[in-house]
Amino acid sequence: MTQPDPILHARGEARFVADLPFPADTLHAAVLGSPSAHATILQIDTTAASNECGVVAVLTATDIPGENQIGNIIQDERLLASGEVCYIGQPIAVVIATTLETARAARERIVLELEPLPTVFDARDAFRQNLLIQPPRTFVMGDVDSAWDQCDVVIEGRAESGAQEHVYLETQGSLAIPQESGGVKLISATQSPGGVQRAVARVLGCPMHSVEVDVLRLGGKEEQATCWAAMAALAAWRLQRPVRLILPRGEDFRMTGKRHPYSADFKLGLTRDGCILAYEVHFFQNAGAVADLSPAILERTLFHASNSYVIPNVRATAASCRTHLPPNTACRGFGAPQAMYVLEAAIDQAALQMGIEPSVIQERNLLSEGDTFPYGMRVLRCRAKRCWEEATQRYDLSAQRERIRQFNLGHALQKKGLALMPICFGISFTTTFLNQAQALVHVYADGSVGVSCSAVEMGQGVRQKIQWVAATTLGVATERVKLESTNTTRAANMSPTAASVGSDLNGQAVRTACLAILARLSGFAGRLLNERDDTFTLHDETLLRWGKPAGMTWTELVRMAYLDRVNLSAQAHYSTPNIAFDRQTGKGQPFAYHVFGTALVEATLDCLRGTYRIDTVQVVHDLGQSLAPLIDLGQVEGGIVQGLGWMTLEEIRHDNRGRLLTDNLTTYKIPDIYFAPEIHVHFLTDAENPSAIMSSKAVGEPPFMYGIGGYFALVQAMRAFRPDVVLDYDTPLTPEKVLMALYDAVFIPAA
Ligand code: LUZ
Repeated sequence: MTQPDPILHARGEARFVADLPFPADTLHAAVLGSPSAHATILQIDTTAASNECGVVAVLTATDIPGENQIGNIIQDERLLASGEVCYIGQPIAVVIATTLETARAARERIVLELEPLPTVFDARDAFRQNLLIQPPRTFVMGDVDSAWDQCDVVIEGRAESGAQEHVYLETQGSLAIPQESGGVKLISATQSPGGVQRAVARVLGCPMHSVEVDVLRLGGKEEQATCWAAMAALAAWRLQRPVRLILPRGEDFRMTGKRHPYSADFKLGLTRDGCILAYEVHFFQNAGAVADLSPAILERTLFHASNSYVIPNVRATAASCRTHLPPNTACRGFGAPQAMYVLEAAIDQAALQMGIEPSVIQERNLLSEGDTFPYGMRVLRCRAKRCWEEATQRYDLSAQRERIRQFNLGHALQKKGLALMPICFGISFTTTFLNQAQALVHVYADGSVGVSCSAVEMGQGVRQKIQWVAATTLGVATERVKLESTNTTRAANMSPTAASVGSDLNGQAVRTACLAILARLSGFAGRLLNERDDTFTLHDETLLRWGKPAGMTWTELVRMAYLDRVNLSAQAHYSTPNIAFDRQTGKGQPFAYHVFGTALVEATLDCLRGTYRIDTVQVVHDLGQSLAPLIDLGQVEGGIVQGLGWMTLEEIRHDNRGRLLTDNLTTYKIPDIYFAPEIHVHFLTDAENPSAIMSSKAVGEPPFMYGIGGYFALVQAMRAFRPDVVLDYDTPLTPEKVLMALYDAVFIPAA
């Protein structure tokens, strides 16, 4: 019986690439990364390393038989550096040896001659020097320029959000095994088996059919598994021996990109009663050295610039700035959290100036049915207000406010704050063509079912959801259904499992394939029992005729159908209908639907030390009709904690040469179980969603943004202690920053 992934994880039985047995003649790889953030490569001397006992090869860019190019959206990413290096950790050479220790030791003997070039690490500096990944993009609605005059209040400011390390369970890694026909099979920890297959074929100069990629499960990072898989494949291809490449955690921290840090300038105009009339924002995205997915992430930043609010005049501009850091990349939320944080900062500043609660402005401007987003799409089945109202009532906002007021009156050195955080997240890849998935379903002669699809399991429970979809559609017990690994020979041209749509897309494809098999089984039953096909259904492993048992179980039906030579396998493809977006005009219908919700976040601050606790997060979340309520609850809770970590503890620091200082979990503080607040989640009831599989809604990313409320709850607590505290909207709001802000000058708190 297939065990659900969460059970395997809890027992420590889930296998990752590094846990897999490998063939006896397997070689081990260590990657030499650039020690310099920007330099011309004058020479790479591998002689001494190659002569080390046990070293089989040292591969550099000149050993690549195909193209030295793995760029995804823009073709600007070499697999191995040649000519110049653009960030510390950029792969330059791969040492292949009989043991990992030998490969790592020999790596130190490679001699590099580098000539330093100027560096830039800050997005705004890069922007000033015109170092851009692509020309800036702008989304416009209405006319901001003429709207300012109609505003009673106009505020301007700046907001910064920091990078975030993914800290996936599994580090990057791959096992490459040469195949007898000249191809290569890769076990890869990738979210994008199709992306790995495409890039490896390109690097090796072979057709895609010669590269098989298999993924059982993985840690995470949308497209950044590709280069490690390609290096292992290159070595296996050249040496005709299996090659294993697993990054140690420290190297993984140093060599791979993070969530993008953003800097932004905002301007917000409102009427005196808090109605937002105009919003102008400039985002500076720190892309790192190459494009990776930055242009797509930048686009999602623009899509979510106005979050859950209706704003008639918007001008949002975003620049993806090229710096000498590892390529920053997809991370839960994909550019949307950075956008939503900026608007909340603007609302906070406006509320402060107007002497009102930010929640007054938030509530006043929530989206309603039929409102239009700046990208031209109208909101359908809008649940922004419903979630807000249910949250404030269910969790009794006014009582909580009064309790906090009393607490603050009674405590001189401890203060509490409370913030509300509404979210609205668009569901679909914003790159329309990616919204497709495939399934291959086999019903075996004994009645067991094997399902392959293009979804990759990364702890989000997609296998369990799809297992349930297949079992429910076929009318059999879930234990009968096994989810196979994700493999490029069973699903071609896979999109990454990303954008929260893994279950949406793959669930639909699997359901379609199951329905095709069911139709054949009904046809067979009809022939057998002299009835029309549509007389039959399957439920609880039983064949039903007009809803009544027809005297045949699922296993009997399948066995007889097999003997009658009925095709018991089906392949299906699903593509999201009715979505389109025109990048020239910046208008369209990019999303199948939106997910809404509201969180109340409460925090307590120790005003003497700057330390704090996020006490509670209380949420009303719109999930449609959940495919798996427990998994979805886990996703919401996990997203909240991750979002709080991004806003509070997690601080990525580099030195002035671009070296990552926070390259392990003692210097990079992530939320743990002691940090995790008490979380209450209520899923909206009567919240059907005809736009997704079995009326469900995607769950992966939207809850992350509730974490933004943690920052503003702390802001409220800081103001309760020191009303004139100066905030620079610079996250993460670490305890050190809180302390510095509270005591920037000689300040003696009232006793
Ligand atoms: N990946 C992508 C994503 O390629 N396009 C998206 O819109 C997206 N959104 C969220 C996460 N990954």
